[in-house]
Amino acid sequence: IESRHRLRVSWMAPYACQRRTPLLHSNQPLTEVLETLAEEASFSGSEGRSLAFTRAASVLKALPGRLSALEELGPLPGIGEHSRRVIQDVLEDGVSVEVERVKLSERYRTMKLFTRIFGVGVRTASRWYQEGLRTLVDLQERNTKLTRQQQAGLRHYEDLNTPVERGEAEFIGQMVQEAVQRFLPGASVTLAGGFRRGKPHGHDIDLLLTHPEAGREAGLLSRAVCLSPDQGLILYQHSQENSFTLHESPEAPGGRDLLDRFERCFSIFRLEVRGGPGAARGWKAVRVDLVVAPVSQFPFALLGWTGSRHFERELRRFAGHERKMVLNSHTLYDTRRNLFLPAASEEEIFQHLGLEYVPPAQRNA
Ligand code: DGT
Ligand code: MG
Repeated sequence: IESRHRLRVSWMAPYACQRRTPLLHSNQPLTEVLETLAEEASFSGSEGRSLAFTRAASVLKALPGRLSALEELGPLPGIGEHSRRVIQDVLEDGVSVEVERVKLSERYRTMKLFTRIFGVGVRTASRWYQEGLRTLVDLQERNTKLTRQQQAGLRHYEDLNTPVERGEAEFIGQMVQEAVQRFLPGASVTLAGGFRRGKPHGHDIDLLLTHPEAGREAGLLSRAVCLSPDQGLILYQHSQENSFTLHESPEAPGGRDLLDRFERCFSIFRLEVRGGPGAARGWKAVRVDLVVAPVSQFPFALLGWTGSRHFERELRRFAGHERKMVLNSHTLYDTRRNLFLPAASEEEIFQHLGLEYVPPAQRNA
């Protein structure tokens, strides 16, 4: 009788972008420990090891049911020996001693604390840790040199580490839409990131702006939002101009992920709230990323900004290794035919890649 409920998974497509990965899945306790190890590896600068754990977690997220024994899995792609050992520990004992040790370690806890500051990456956090800093108070008391972004991150630490609710994201999307419309009728604002994949909350709000007439979108952010006189609404902002041109040769496949070069504004908004954290004050700080894409690049930007991060990484890896194409948030380039492949929708990009279309809700790899 028991065997009826057992999983038997002998095959799975090797790239996460070839799979459907829903937001909710049956192996949360296992993926959580693997992701803790992935995070800890990235804190130590071991990107390869981190990726291996992330891949293993991603495979488990795509399983059709709950795993109850390691034997239920065939030799699936992407689950290495170390991950198997950890999975086995959790299945047998409910915990992994290794992961528990990581979670309690001073280094992991401190790195987690510091990397949660807006504007602080692994390198900075690691340097602070080596200098003996351990708490947010340490940063202030020892007059640690902080960028303007990090100062804002520290000032709003609690708020920015409180999840943003979907309703809040939609509200801010609406607000930006109205502001943008006033300056450029016809412009549109699209909620991307985790919310587009169906997440009920997130760490920030990713908004994509465009206009159906090419060129009209240029400079939109500086005019409409970031330099708006309504400064009370924006607690922090840092803008970047568009620096993308089609004339440069696209990056070689397998190269480092190209940070995109759209006109962009990293900001912190002041959001009025009635309940929850910040209720006493009447407002809370929320991270908002605004990105402006010309309409011809919009499908690529949307695909690139919907995530998940691992799904994106796998799409690019698939494009490079399997198709000799270079995909980024601006374009898709075929290196065998030496041409850019235009697309009017995400569906067309999947078609160019010879991939079955994966809707946003199934990109939670
Ligand atoms: P969260 O943590 O709830 O906000 O979850 P996500 O999935 O919204 O994660 P987020 O906001 O870090 O990133 C959303 C997607 O946007 C992710 O797939 C990667 C992409 N993305 C974020 N920052 C950049 C960037 O600087 N350049 C490019 N090309 N993509 C980015
Ligand atoms: Mg996000």
